[in-house]
Amino acid sequence: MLKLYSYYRSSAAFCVRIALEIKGLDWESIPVNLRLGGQKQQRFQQNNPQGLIPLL
Ligand SMILES: N[C@@H](CCC(=O)N[C@@H](CS)C(=O)NCC(=O)O)C(=O)O
Repeated sequence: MLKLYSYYRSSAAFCVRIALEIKGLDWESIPVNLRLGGQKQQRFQQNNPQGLIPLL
């Protein structure tokens, strides 16, 4: 299953959620709290060194 790292207020992540639904793909959401700096944690940055969401 696809994993989408996202934040509910992210417009970029919202676009990806729409595309996944249009394509009818199975996916799960993994929340990254941008306000608490979740995108800067090593656990997230080892998957995306840019430290940006969305990450699929
Ligand atoms: N077009 C960009 C948009 C990504 C982006 O700007 N994400 C923002 C949230 S919408 C972000 O992760 N910001 C975290 C930060 O700046 O620390 C991409 O997907 O590469």
